[in-house]
Amino acid sequence: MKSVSITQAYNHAKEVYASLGVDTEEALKVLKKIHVSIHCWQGDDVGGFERPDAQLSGGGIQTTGNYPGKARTIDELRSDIEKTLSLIPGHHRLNLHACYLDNGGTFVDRNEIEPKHFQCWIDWAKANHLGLDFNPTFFSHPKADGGFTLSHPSKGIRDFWIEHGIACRKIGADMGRQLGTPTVTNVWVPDGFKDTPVDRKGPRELLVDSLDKIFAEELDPRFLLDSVESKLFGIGVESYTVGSHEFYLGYAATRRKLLCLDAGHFHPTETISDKISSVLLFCPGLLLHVSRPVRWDSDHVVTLDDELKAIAREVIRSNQRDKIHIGLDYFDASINRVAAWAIGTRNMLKALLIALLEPTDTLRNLEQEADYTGRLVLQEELKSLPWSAVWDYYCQICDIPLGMAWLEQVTKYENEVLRKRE
Ligand code: RNT
Ligand code: ZN
Repeated sequence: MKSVSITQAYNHAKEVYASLGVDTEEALKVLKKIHVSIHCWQGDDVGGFERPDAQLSGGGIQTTGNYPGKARTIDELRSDIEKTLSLIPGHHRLNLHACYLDNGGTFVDRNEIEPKHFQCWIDWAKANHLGLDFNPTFFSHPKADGGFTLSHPSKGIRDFWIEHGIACRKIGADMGRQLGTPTVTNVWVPDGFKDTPVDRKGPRELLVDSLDKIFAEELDPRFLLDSVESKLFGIGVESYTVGSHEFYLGYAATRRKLLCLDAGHFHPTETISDKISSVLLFCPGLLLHVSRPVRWDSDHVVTLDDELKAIAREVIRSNQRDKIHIGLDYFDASINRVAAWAIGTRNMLKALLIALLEPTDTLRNLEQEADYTGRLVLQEELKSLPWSAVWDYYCQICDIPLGMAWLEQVTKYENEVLRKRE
């Protein structure tokens, strides 16, 4: 749908922003260069393809809902991702979990996976102009059933998971090498106790040791970037998480790793937007798991709420975009999964656009002059500027459906493809 009124609205918005010293064309140029890492696991409720009926289990995370059409095979998942990408402006990345391997129908255990099990993903990513990111899978496995992996008291179990971590770094580096863009490979382990522990230090010492073993081999940062993800609690892990925020902040700062901040991994009123500027002072980079916690780490679909806009503002204002990797992490099985992906990714991009349209220098000057009245007035006035006209125009020039039009395409896909899967 090419519409003259979209262009007219854009031209008006362009003038409004220009009067504040903001160049909308420049903002769109920058937006186009931001690649959001879209999480594969929204498409099949974090099941993966290790076994025919693989399901998420353990780890203190949960999907709820049984909306029809969940992807059951790699081909189905790819088809759903391709549909999703057709609804999102720009070029992006796909974030894979190790359990999404292609084992050719024969089970391969986590410590034995190799780059060849992901070659078909790499080929597909290349054909679709996507970068890849990666994650070892430290859950949904009998050796994770006791609630501990890399900090398990048994050396045998720890060693198994260390081997998995090492295997995944090699896979990540291979993806990055073949695709010519570094693969962020993120370690998250669910380890922790349901009830109050006596020894809080012991498991943390074991986790440091296991991580050091996983990261022992230097791999080329042009191909692989390591990151580590902290958490506060999970279902069944309410009292103590080994890999807490302080743990990983210290680990990432001393080992020069990227720190992953997941929006759902803190106390309910604690926000990650305020952590970005601090972490960038001490760590070589950041991975964001943009999510939406509702009362707990519920991983709801990302909406255009205040925290999302605050995260985007901090990313843009930091002037260190090359150090910040934006990934999404949510999974809702109660609505159309393609729509869930598209809603969250489009919102991430909208929030970034709003941030790019901010007259940051003007705001900074007001702040430096201690004109807090002026700062507040401008901050509030900005909220009602016509950013949505710029967004519509961006979708139009990228040939992406705007407004409610994209839902029609999702509905058609649901009727023609997803509903036939049952
Ligand atoms: C879990 C973490 C982790 C997972 C994914 C599937 O609480 O957020 O990032 O969501 O690895
Ligand atoms: Zn996460």
